[in-house]
Formats: sequence, structure tokens, C-alpha cells
Amino acid sequence: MAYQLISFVLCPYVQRSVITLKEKQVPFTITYIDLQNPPDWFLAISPMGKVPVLRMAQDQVLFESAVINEYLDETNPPPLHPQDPWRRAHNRAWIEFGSNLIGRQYRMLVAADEGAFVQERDSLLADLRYVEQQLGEGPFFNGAAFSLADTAYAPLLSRLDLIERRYPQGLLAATPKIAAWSEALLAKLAVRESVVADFEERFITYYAGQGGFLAKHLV
Ligand SMILES: N[C@@H](CCC(=O)N[C@@H](CS)C(=O)NCC(=O)O)C(=O)O
Repeated sequence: MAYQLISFVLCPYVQRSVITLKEKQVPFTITYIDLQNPPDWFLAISPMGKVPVLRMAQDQVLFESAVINEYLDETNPPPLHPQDPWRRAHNRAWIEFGSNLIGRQYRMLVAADEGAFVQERDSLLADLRYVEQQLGEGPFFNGAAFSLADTAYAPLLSRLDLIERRYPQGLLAATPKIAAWSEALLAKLAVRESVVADFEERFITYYAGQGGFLAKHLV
């Protein structure tokens, strides 16, 4: 059985695994589900009811994007994770930090009014300053080599790019290394091809439907 990735079409966590699979040129199929109305077969294999889920065989199922990505990385050489154990642990810590930032970004996207939006946005930008301090000469998180840390942050940064293009606020003005990193990530084929062709339209429609402050400025 080829890898089957179970996804929600706008999920940034699934996108991390899609980028890893595409970067490694590993064949896979993708099955989209409606998270509002998840099918029984999905609930039977996803103990937390979350995507991504990676299925390798009927009884071989993984969940959690960071775990899925490490498995894909270990079984499809050459590895994207750094070889040095300290550096690998460091990357894992920052990947986890990036997962929290995706949560913050979601809260920013659904914040009901301007006050709540500004608070969420500024908390996200404050957290990005910690990430800025981890970056060196670039172009990627660890330098020249594209890694799992890059796959982990690309969905967050591509959504920030979408928001900034449609509602300019200088989101990355205080974090120039992240701005350059984002540009390098968005130029990668594996990143560009990691979402459906009409992603931007779907993204805006979905968040407009959530009724938040920001979505009104994205249309
Ligand atoms: N820590 C998880 C987060 C995954 C996650 O939150 N996925 C969202 C969609 S983007 C989900 O499935 N939400 C459904 C739910 O929470 O019930 C990971 O990295 O895979």
C-alpha cells in the first residue's frame, strides 16, 4: 500500500507532511475529509480525531505531523533532519514551538473583533522574535540545507504571506531574517505544490464563514 495521507484541505499540519513527501519525491495519495463531519472510518483510526493521519497498511497508522515527518524522514533517505544529535533535538524543540504558533495564527484568523485580532497578532509576532534569534545566514532554518524544521514552518509563513498580501500590516517588518526565510521557502517547488490549486480562495471563504475580523479584510 502506498502512503495514504488523510487531510483537511486547509490544514497547516497536514501541509507539513505533504511538503516532506514532495521534497523527497515519495509517491502518496491524499484523502480529504470534512472535519466538521468526520467519517466513521476516520474516527476509527484517528484517536484524537485530528489530521494528519498517515496510513501505510490497514494496521499501520500514524498521527501527529512531527511524528509522521520523522518517520517519513527516517524511511526515505537522505534525511532532512540534521545528523548532529544536539542540532536534531534543537530542531525538534523549535518545530514544537512552530506548532504552537500555528495555533496562535488560527486564533488570530478567527478573532471576532479588531481588539482581539490585534492582541492575537501581536502575540504571534512577539513569539516570532524568538524564532528570529535562531536563524543564521539562511536561506533555511539550519542554513544551506532544507530540513524538517523548514517543512514545519512553511505552512505558517505561507499563510502570513497570504494575509500580508491582502491586508498589508508589515507583519514581518521586525523579523527580517524570517522575512528572507519565508521568501526562500515560498520559492520551493515542494512548498508551492503542497496545497490545492484554489487554496487561497478556499482559505478566504472558510475564514469569512467563521465571521472573524481579519477575514473581512482578506476578501
Ligand atoms: N499536533 C497536531 C495538530 C493537528 C491538528 O490540530 N489538526 C487539526 C486540523 S488543522 C484538526 O484535525 N482538528 C480537528 C479537531 O481538533 O477536532 C499535529 O501536529 O498533527
